[in-house]
Amino acid sequence: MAYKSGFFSLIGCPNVGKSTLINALVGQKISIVTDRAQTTRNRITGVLTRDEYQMIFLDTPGMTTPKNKLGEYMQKTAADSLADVEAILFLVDARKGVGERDRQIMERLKLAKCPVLVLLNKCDIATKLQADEAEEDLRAAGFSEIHRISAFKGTGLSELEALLVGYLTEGPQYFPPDMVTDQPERLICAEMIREKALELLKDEVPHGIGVSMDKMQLRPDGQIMDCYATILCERDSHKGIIIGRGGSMLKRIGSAARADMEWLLGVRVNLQLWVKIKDDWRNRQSVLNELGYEG
Ligand SMILES: Nc1nc2c(ncn2[C@@H]2O[C@H](COP(=O)(O)OP(=O)(O)OP(=O)(O)O)[C@@H](O)[C@H]2O)c(=O)[nH]1
Ligand SMILES: [Mg+2]
Repeated sequence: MAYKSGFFSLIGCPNVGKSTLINALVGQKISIVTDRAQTTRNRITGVLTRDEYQMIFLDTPGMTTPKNKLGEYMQKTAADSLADVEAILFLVDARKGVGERDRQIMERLKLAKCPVLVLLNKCDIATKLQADEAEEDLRAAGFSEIHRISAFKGTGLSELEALLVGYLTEGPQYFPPDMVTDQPERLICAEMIREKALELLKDEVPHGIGVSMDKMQLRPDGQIMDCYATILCERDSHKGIIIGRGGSMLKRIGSAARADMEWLLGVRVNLQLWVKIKDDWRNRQSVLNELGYEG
């Protein structure tokens, strides 16, 4: 049998569970997950390799109306990922049902040139009635392939994989078998810091933070990686909150991120964090480029 491969895009509202699903499918954390909307900023590629086939999943920012240059970049990233894939996986929150934002996405999906599969996610916390209602709305809107999953619990994912095999075509193994993402380690590590900061700061500091990984260097003994990163924020008051009393918040962010980084990198990590104010950075192309959001 010839080798098979193919690409799938994950599309859906902010917070619906796209990144959780991609991590579950590839079996490793490559895309950060928080309970705040619009967590994912870049397109993250996840790779699932088996002896007979390879599936490449494209995680995307949740679709919304852009408010600044970073937002525009995020929306373009999401729209670009609709082209040239075997199928689109459209995630809908089973508990919330089909909302206004879902309908806007559905309008755009009408233009898609490939099959669209609907994944009703969060079925672990939705009632059967809620899921049934969502499914009915989706069928009425013309979708016929609808599957219930829980990305969080892993429910329905092996069935999903089996189903997706049917969409693969004869093709090469694009990535080596041990590679689960095309993201460089330094970008994933910067994202891990951003995840912890978003988690720990809750709503005290709005979304406007960015993290740049300035340097990562393995010591000659091969045991410890020295990492230097900067958290960018937009206001003086935010800087104070991120640092915290006597540096306590920055310490908490650092030690939580360090644990994830050590697990990813497989060595001990010495993480040094700084906080800098960059006024309105989400509208400055040069800063966006620096952080890896290339225009
Ligand atoms: N109960 C439950 N929670 C889930 C499930 N999938 C995701 N979540 C939670 O939903 C929240 C958002 O998940 P993400 O994976 O970050 O969502 P996303 O679609 O990538 O969000 P953006 O990147 O902001 O567009 C997190 O708190 C997840 O733990 C699920 O199947 N069940
Ligand atoms: Mg995400």
